[in-house]
Amino acid sequence: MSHLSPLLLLPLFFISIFAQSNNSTYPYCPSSNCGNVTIRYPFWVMNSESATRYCGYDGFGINCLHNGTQRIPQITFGGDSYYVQSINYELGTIFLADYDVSPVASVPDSCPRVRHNINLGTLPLDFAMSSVNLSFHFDCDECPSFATEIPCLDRDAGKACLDVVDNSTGQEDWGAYSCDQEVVTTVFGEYVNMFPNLSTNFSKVLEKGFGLRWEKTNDCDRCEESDGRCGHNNTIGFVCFCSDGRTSKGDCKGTFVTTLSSVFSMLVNISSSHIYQLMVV
Ligand SMILES: *[C@@H]1O[C@H](CO)[C@@H](O)[C@H](O)[C@H]1NC(C)=O
Ligand SMILES: *[C@@H]1O[C@H](CO)[C@@H](O)[C@H](O)[C@H]1NC(C)=O
Ligand SMILES: *[C@@H]1O[C@H](CO)[C@@H](O)[C@H](O)[C@H]1NC(C)=O
Ligand SMILES: *[C@@H]1O[C@H](CO)[C@@H](O)[C@H](O)[C@H]1NC(C)=O
Ligand SMILES: *[C@@H]1O[C@H](CO)[C@@H](O)[C@H](O)[C@H]1NC(C)=O
Ligand SMILES: *[C@@H]1O[C@H](CO)[C@@H](O)[C@H](O)[C@H]1NC(C)=O
Ligand SMILES: *[C@@H]1O[C@H](CO)[C@@H](O)[C@H](O)[C@H]1NC(C)=O
Ligand SMILES: *[C@@H]1O[C@H](CO)[C@@H](O)[C@H](O)[C@H]1NC(C)=O
Ligand SMILES: *[C@@H]1O[C@H](CO)[C@@H](O)[C@H](O)[C@H]1NC(C)=O
Ligand SMILES: CC(=O)N[C@H]1CO[C@H](CO)[C@@H](O)[C@@H]1O
Repeated sequence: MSHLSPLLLLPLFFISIFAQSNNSTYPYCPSSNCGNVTIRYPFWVMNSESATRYCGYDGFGINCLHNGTQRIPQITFGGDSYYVQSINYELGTIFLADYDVSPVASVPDSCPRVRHNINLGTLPLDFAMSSVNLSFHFDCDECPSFATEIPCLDRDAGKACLDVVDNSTGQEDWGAYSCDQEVVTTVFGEYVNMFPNLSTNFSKVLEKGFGLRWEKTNDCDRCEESDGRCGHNNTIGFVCFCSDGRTSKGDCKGTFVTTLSSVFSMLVNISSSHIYQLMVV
C-alpha cells in the first residue's frame, strides 16, 4: 500500500499551487510610487516614450515627471495630458485633473480657460458615476437664460457662457447665440452643488478633476483568468506575465500543466521505485 500514499497527497499539491498564486511576485509587474500615487497593475510606469516592454493595459502608461523635488504622475490620451490625482484600485477608478486647470502643475488660477474636450478614444475607460459635463461656449453674442455667464473669460469678441449638462438636460439650442467655440469637460456632480455660484467659483469645481472607471479588456481575459497580468512586448506583441515569473504568449495555464505533469512524473517515479523496492523485498 505504501506506493499509493503519494497519490493521496495529490489534492495537497493542487491546494498549494492555488494558495501560492496570491502571494506571487510578478517580477515584470512592479508596483512603484510617483508623488502620492502608487502605480501598479493595470497601470504601469513609462520609463520612456517608447517603452518596448510593459506589464499593464495598453494606453495605461503613467509618466512620472520630475519638477524640482516634486513628482507629478501624468497620463496622456486623446492627445492631451492629465495629472493623476489618485488611483483607487478597489473601486477601479482613476482620478484625474486637466493640466490647464490643475494648481499642481501651474500657478493657481481662479479663471482657467479649458482648452480641449476629454477624448477617451478606444481606451477601456468610462466616466465615473457622478460625472457631470460642463459645456463652455466662447465668444457668444450673449448668454442664453439656461446658461451662466463667466465674466472673467469674456473677450472683446464676446461673452463666455457655461452650461451644466447632465442626463436631465434636454437638447439645448445654441444656434441663436453665434458662439465661436465649444469645449466640454467633465467634473464631479457633488462639487457643482457644493460651489453653486459657478460664475465665480467654476475653477474650484474644475480643479477637483474627474474620475474614470476602468474595465477589464477582452483581449486579456484568458491571461487574467489564469492569474496572469496582461502586457506587451514590442517584439512579440501581447504577452501574459505569470505569477511564477514566466512570460507566456497566451495565458498562464501552461505553468499549471507543466507543474502537474512533473508532479505526475515524480509520482510515477516514486511509485515505480516503491514497486521496485517491494519487488526486491
Ligand atoms: C487573493 O487576493 C484577492 C484580492 O487581491 C482576494 O479576493 C482573494 O480572496 C485572495 N485569495 C486567497 C486564496 O487568499
Ligand atoms: C502573503 O503576503 C502577505 C503580505 O505581503 C503576508 O502577510 C503573508 O504571510 C503571505 N502569505 C504567504 C503564504 O506567504
Ligand atoms: C501629496 O499629498 C500631500 C498631502 O495630502 C499634498 O499636500 C501634496 O500636494 C500632494 N502632492 C501631490 C504631488 O499631489
Ligand atoms: C514646475 O514647478 C513650478 C513651480 O511649482 C511651476 O511653475 C512649473 O510650471 C512646473 N513645471 C512643470 C513642467 O510642471
Ligand atoms: C459627457 O461628455 C462625454 C464626452 O466628452 C460623454 O461621453 C458623456 O456621456 C457625457 N456625460 C454626460 C452626463 O452628459
Ligand atoms: C446617463 O444616461 C446614460 C444612458 O441614457 C447612462 O448610460 C449613463 O450612466 C447616465 N449617466 C448618469 C451620470 O446618470
Ligand atoms: C454669484 O456671482 C455673481 C457675480 O459675481 C453675483 O452677481 C451674484 O450675486 C452671486 N450669487 C450668489 C448667490 O452668490
Ligand atoms: C521581449 O522583448 C525583448 C526585447 O525588446 C526581448 O529581449 C525578449 O526576448 C522579448 N520576449 C519576452 C518574452 O520578454
Ligand atoms: C523520472 O524518472 C525519469 C527516468 O528515470 C527521469 O528522466 C525524470 O527526470 C524523473 N522525473 C522526476 C520528476 O524526477
Ligand atoms: C472659493 C470661491 O471662489 N468662492 C466664491 C464663490 O462665489 C461667491 C459669490 O460670488 C464668492 O463670494 C466666493 O468667494
